[in-house]
Formats: sequence, C-alpha cells, structure tokens
Amino acid sequence: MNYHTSKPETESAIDRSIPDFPGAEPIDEKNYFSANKPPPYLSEIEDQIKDFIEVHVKSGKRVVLVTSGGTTVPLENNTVRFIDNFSAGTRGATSAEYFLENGYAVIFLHREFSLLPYSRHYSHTTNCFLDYMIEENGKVEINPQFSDKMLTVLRKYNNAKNSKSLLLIPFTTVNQYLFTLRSCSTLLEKLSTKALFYLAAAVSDFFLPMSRLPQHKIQSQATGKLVVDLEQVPKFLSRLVDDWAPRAMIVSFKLETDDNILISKAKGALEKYQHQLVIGNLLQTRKREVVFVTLDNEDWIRLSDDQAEKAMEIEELIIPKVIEQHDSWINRN
Ligand code: 9Z3
Repeated sequence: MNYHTSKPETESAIDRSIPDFPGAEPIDEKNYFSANKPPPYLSEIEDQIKDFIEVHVKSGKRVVLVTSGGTTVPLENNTVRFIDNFSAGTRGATSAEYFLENGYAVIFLHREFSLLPYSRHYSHTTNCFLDYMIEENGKVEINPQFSDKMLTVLRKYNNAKNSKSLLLIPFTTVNQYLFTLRSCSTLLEKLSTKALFYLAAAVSDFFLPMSRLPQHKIQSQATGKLVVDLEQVPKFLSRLVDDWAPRAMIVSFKLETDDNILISKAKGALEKYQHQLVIGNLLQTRKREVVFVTLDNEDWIRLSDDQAEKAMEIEELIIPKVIEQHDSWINRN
C-alpha cells in the first residue's frame, strides 16, 4: 500500500493568512480627516507646540515626540462604553525621562491619566503616595526612607520644568490621537532632521467612524447580542514618513504576543513604511527585552539577571542606542 489516507492535502487548503493592511494613501488621509471631527481644543494645542518648538529652535536642543499609552475607541458619542487596551504608558513615560536626561526636549503625547515622566514614580503604584509621608510635630514630612530617591527625581523634574524641556499633550480617543499626531508632526517638520519620533503608544487598529457612532448609550438588544462592526484605522505611519515629517527620524514599536512572528512583522513594517527603525517587543517580556530591527539587522537588548534584580529599567539601555542612530541620521542627512 503506497498511499496514506491520514495525510492532509495541504495544497488545496484554504489560505487563511490575512494580507497586511496597506499604508494610508493621501486619499485615505483626506477621507479620514474630513469624515471625523477634530477635537475642539486642537488649535490651542497647536499654539503650545509652536511655542515649544520656538523655544528649542533657540535652545538648539533636539526635540523628540514620544507617544505613550493606549487609545480608546468610543462605542457611543455620549460615551458610556469604549474599547481600550492594556498600555499604562510605562514605556513612554520612562523613555521620556531618559531622553530628557540625554539633552532632548520632549513632547509627551500621552493618554490622559496614564503614567507621566517623573510623577510615575509615585502614581499608579500599589503604594499609596501618602505612604511616602509621615507626621512630625504636627507637620507632614517625607519619610526619610524614601527621601534620597525622591530628591533625585525632584531635581530631574525641576530641571525639565525650568528649562521648559517637557511639554505634556493629552489624548483619550484614537481620533484625538490621530488629529493631534498629525498637528504635532507637521509642526515638528520645521526642525528637519533634529526631530525624532518615538511612537510607543498602543494605538487601536479598529474604530467606529463618527458617521456610525450612536448619539446615546446603546440599549439592551432584543436579540440578546451586541454586534459591533468596526473599521480599520488607516495606517497613518506612511503619511507621517512620506508627507507630515519626511526629514525627521522615525522609530515605531511593534507589539506581538507570538514570538514566531515578531521579527517578520517588524521587517514588514519597515518595508512598508520605509522609516528608520522598528523596536519589537512581546507583551509578555516587554520590560526585560526588546529587539532593534532594521532591514539587514536584528539587535536584541536584554536586561541581565543582575540588572533586572537591581530594578534597572530597560529604557536606560534603549534610549542611548536610539540617540546613536539619531546622531547618524542627522550626520547622513
Ligand atoms: C509598544 O509596543 C510599547 O512598547 C508597549 C508598552 C505598548 C508594549 P506599556 O505601556 O507597554 O509600557 O505597558 N507600543 C506600540 C504598540 C503598537 O500598537 N504598535 C503598532 C503595531 O504593533 C505599530 S505602530 O502594529
């Protein structure tokens, strides 16, 4: 017997792999930004960014736009329910501190109420901030146990504040994020190669367009089901690279949960958008290891056991390497 009935006919199997969604074209940009309304405060933010850029054209500092935290996708206009994701903004807030320490001015485009540079050390922790304080002779004082570290953080914070090197710009929804990102980018183009984009925010891939957004809270359904029909968010990284800030250096992050596809997805993004660097990370190990992916190289950065034990932050290793690449981007262009 020369045949095997148990052998699957893989040739005739349906190909269920999904083709990658293409980068946004100018027409996709036009359609998205005309069909969805800008946030009402956008011009105020644009003025703040213009002023910030003016200060740093004078100071001669390089400016990095760090995006941070997750975006929400509202399911109702008077929003009771929305889709969200896990990101607390740790990567973004921590990276922003190391950029500041390395002489950059930082526009921190972040999800409102997510972690912020410097205050992150005392917010969102399992320890209440009041645990850092004690009562001494009827007055509040910092517990001496924590005061050395707090003094170091306080000095860095004041340094960033006094040198006007940190601008905090919030968003909540994916639509607010996209409008604000476009404004920031086109304004930062003025800084040419001295502008750096470090796109660490976890931006939703799907959204509900305004034209289909119910005005009020969705009511219980007679069918016993709620079917949510979302659309793909256009991949605006292509517009950022090609048109919004073509002279800036652009670093994007690629998040996966399956280590078998991380590198290929990161390379796919580089080929598609033609930007300079993708930093890949896995949800499960993102605080201990990341991989710098360029078209011809993969460079893993890992905290050693010793470094992890001492609670070193991986961003302390990531940022100098990104800056090295920014140096050569500026020199080459
Ligand atoms: C990242 O991969 C960030 O490193 C994390 C940081 C979101 C994992 P945390 O806030 O997490 O520190 O807890 N950001 C990019 C995620 C993303 O959505 N990337 C897009 C993608 O993977 C491309 S721009 O398709």
